[in-house]
Amino acid sequence: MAMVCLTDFEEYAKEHLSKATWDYYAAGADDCCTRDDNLLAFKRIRLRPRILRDVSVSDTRTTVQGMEISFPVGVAPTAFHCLAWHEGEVATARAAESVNTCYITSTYSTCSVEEIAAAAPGGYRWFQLYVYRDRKLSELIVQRVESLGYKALVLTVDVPYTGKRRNDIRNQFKLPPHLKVKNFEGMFQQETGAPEEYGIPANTLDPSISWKDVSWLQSITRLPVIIKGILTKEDAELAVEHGVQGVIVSNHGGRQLDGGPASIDALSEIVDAVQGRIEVYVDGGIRTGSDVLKALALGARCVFIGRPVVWGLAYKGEEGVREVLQILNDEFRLSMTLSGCRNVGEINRNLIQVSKL
Ligand code: HOC
Repeated sequence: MAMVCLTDFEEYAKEHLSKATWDYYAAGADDCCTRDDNLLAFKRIRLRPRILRDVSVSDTRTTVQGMEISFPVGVAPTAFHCLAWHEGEVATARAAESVNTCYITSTYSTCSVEEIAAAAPGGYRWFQLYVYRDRKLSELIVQRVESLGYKALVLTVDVPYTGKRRNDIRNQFKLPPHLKVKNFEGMFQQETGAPEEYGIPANTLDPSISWKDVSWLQSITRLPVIIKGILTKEDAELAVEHGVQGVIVSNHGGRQLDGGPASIDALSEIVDAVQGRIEVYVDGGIRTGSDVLKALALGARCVFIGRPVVWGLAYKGEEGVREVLQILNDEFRLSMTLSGCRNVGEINRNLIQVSKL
């Protein structure tokens, strides 16, 4: 079957993954309004293409945190890749390395950070971090990823508690016994019979985290800290004040607070608030090259994709993820040139119809 666009991978994954696994990745919180709006919001935005600009030569390269990537699409952190493909995150890491883009590995990976680093030694990786009640656990994983050459910490701040995902509750979804959250094997202290979420002890994440924990994290690492889960200008301003190096505008794929804004709708106010002092990235609802173009036109340095990567894995492992990324890059190049831009430096807000902002 020839895969033409990202939704082809979605259909394949829906057909081939177990229902519980499909439901887990597809899940949004509550009524899924925010999850669905992540996609719809992109479709409401209209472009203002320019013409007769000689787009015979084009270049999709950009930099994030000073590192060159071949196009402005990276891999967002999603959990448990071995559910979708037996090699799990190792396959994802190899695919991201082969197309020279950034992969944010999930804390809840089913391969360890060591296995992922060894599988794609030349890959550009950031690590997604949660703050645990037991700070020692967070500290240990920070030390491990630093020594393995991960290049940034992506502190995810929108999960003080896990959002209510109805099908996961109905399915009593949890990792099957042969799969483990490899980064923490044997490290979570739990009493027999203690409550679990997805097979992970339920009370490990610290809901009391606040801005002072951002400072704490900066005090124990020399890596850049990027905050994921920012949706307002007020919090973007605080992020800058706290000296972080970037923010990811994200609502966690609509899996946490339902009723919050689509990520792309929150982007402009955050870009305006930070005024170029730090890089701003966005994830949520990106399915086509023109979505990437719109996000860049609204000020994102780069976008990250989550669910489409899992669909690629379900389709053909490493090769499937590579295909997903390549299709998106091809579409992005086409949209960029059809709108009169030869490179990412020429993309700006003039491309967006103001009445649609
Ligand atoms: C025990 C807490 O990113 C998701 C994951 C977060 C899982 C938290 C699990 O499913 O959205």
